[in-house]
Amino acid sequence: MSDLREIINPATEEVIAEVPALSVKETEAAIARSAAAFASWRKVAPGQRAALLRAFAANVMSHKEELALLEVRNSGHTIGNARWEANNAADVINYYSGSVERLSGRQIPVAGGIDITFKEPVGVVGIIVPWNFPMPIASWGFAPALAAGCTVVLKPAEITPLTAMRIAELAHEAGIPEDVFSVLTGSGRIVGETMVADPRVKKIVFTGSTEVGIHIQTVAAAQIKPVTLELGGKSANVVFADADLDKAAATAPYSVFDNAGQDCCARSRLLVQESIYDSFMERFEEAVRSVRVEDPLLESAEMGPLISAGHRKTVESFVDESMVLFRGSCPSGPGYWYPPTVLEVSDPNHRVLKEEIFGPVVAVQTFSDEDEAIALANDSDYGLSGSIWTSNLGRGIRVSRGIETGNLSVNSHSSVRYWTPFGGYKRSGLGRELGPDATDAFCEIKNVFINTDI
Ligand code: TAP
Repeated sequence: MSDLREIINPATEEVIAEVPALSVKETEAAIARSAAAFASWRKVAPGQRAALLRAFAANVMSHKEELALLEVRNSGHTIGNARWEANNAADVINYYSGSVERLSGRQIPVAGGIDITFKEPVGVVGIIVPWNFPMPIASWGFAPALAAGCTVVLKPAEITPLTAMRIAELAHEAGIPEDVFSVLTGSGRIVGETMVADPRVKKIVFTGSTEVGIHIQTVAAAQIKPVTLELGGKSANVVFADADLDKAAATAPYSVFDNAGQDCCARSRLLVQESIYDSFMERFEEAVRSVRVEDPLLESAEMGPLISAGHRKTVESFVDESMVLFRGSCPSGPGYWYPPTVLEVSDPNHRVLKEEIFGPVVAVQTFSDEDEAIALANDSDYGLSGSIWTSNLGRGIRVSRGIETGNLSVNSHSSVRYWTPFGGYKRSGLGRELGPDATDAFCEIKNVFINTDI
């Protein structure tokens, strides 16, 4: 019998469930079942595998409201965001159901025969996800992996497992066998470590902190096990004087305070051109003060609590009150609330500008021209996301090309579109998820030469 772990609602601090914390032995047994299931799953005809994934997507979509409410209670996400997250997971599964029948190799002209490449599924894939966006991030890994013919063991964060567990049930109801897609609940130290170290797991997709990502890559390297790493960020929101300031200021809060700033793509550095600093900041302050931080079940809620008391302490540790320019408001408790907070930082090497805070805190800096904007945006170990606000399309493209980051938006604060590749430069990661080629990360390429001169 597994140990149980209590699951807490971060908006109320109430215990809402108890979930098994698997042991090493239980994890290894699940991996063994997944490896056995691979033998038959890889042989399922493409049309049938595609149909199973379509049925799975439809089942997630028809349970969207239930999943969204579960996420609000487990993660404190606003109900509006949680609906988007459930929807995104369903869309992603549906999108990759379309890849199954398009997954093909090549025929390459060679001397003396013909040469064919096959894309073959790697086997059991271990997917390890964090607590900040449990549904979307899991689906970005498991949907293309299942489509490629791999089986999946998914480890949600220990504190936010509820939607992953429900999504697995929905997969099984849709006809995907239990050992083809299983959720292993428990800690990273036990379940995650076991998955990475087990040679029957042929590929790891990890989303989480850069520190744990480095550790996972090191352990996997001993087995030449491929890894996809989606890690931290410290992205910039760059506002030029020629931007539509009303739009840039109105959306700037959502580019960093969305999901209470617990977003790897959060634009936690706001770079404003000197000549418009006062006029922009006046608009920005009004927008920040109007962010509705409240019970995440309310339809009007725009920001919920932080995930835990421990995480709130970490966020607080970054904020020196003398740096605070202005703040929004938040409930006093119960719940792990923290207000949207805007800082002005004079020391360019202050940790607030260097480290990922993962909370609703943004630091403002100014720049004089395009070159300085690019240099400041690049003054980071990370390179995941970012925005550029300008009415000059040429500048938008020039600055996009100059910033070392995997995903940029011009005149938008969006980061993830499942039709396009997503991932980081520098310490933000390795490899790409999403987009039309994501299934390739779950395939080996086999090349076969056939001698026609025999
Ligand atoms: P981590 O502490 O790194 O945890 C991420 C996952 O790894 C959790 O499931 C965790 O399990 C597990 N884990 C921890 N130690 C492990 C180990 N030694 N071996 C295997 N697995 C292990 O990150 P977090 O605090 O949950 O999430 C926040 C971080 O994720 C931030 O840095 C954020 O930027 C990053 N993130 C990146 C992205 C993308 S797409 N780039 C998206 C979202 C978040 P337990 O928590 O159960 O122990």
